[in-house]
Amino acid sequence: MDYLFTENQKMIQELARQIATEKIAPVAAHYDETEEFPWPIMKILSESDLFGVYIEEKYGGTGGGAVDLAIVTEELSKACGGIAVCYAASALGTYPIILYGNEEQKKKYLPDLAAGKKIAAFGLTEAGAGSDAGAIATTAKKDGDYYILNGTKQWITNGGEAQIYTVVAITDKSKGPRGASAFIVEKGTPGFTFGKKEKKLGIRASTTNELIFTDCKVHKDNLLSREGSGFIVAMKTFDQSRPGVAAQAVGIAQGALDHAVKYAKERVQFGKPISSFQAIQHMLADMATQTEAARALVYATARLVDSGAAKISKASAMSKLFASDVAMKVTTDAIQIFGGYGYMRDYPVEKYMRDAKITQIYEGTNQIQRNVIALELIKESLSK
Ligand code: COS
Repeated sequence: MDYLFTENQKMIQELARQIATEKIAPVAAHYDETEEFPWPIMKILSESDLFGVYIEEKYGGTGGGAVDLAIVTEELSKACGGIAVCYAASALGTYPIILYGNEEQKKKYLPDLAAGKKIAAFGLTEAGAGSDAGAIATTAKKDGDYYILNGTKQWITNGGEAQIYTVVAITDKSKGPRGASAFIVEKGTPGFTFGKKEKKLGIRASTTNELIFTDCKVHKDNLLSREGSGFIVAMKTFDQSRPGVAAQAVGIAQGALDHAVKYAKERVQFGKPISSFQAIQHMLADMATQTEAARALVYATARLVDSGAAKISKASAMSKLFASDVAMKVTTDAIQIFGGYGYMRDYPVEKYMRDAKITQIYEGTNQIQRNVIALELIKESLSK
């Protein structure tokens, strides 16, 4: 399929593909095994100017948008979903600054993020606030020119490794979701420490960590937008970032499919390569069709985001829902094609399945995506 990428987008795609094939694929199993943060790969992505593909040129980026970010994320995910999310989660942490930062905040933070000199993370989730994002308990109490943050964020991708964090905390409990506010918090701020590094099923190259705030003083200049807008900052951020998770899912699915096709041609049973059996051919055909349909939805959604359309929540949720379910199905079928070998860690496909699972969960479970889609459908029908 031709997604009518611009010349620049094709160049970005080629560059990301080359890095994925030459630099990431050979070390994907190593990072999965050791769970080390892939700083050497982050350095390569930074030197290749890929961190700034969705950031405006005046802040040091290359001026693209959600399509460019999806292209890079998809290509990296074909080789390793875990390494790809280290890259993509930096965008998740950066979006609140792009969407809601004032000029000073943008000038201060975006150039280093665009250059990949620093990476970002997004701190919303807490032990008691996963799907119910409005239930966060971390507080930010105004004290003169500062806000004093107290509380613990859980399961933060890039936690501990990132230098810049966008964090949502409650400034006025009585107002419910309207009482949350978003802040930029730098690593090294007194009172800001990291807790437990999680051991995970998949995306093991990425770090998932607790953020602990203990009387952490954050200057009021680091408040994003205004007090009370934190929930909206989070929701609008997800509207932008969910096609990125979907792109990760498409890359994971494609990576598993490519391995499955190669293996099916090599594996001989009953005197023939198993690719000559219709049972295998039909599985491969379904995997390829589902992956392409997911890709079409991802790039259509990313284009909608880049068009500046006001209403993107539904498309964004649909792309994540569909692509992540496809990734889970395609990676599971890839293991089936590999048979017993697919279940072994010596072969690459079981990792794709482990990496795929999280795409149905993070940045909103697929049950939450269905809620978002249904609510938008009902709202649309009311306005007709
Ligand atoms: N854009 C703009 N505004 C939005 C919005 C969006 N995408 N989504 C919600 N809002 C607004 C609502 O319009 C509402 O505004 P009012 O107070 O003016 O009515 C407000 O935000 C609260 O919305 P709502 O009542 O729908 O909030 P709920 O607490 O019911 O939660 C869901 C809504 C479940 C959709 C939200 O909590 C959510 O997205 N949860 C998943 C969180 C998530 O993705 N976590 C994973 C983190 S991994 S980084």
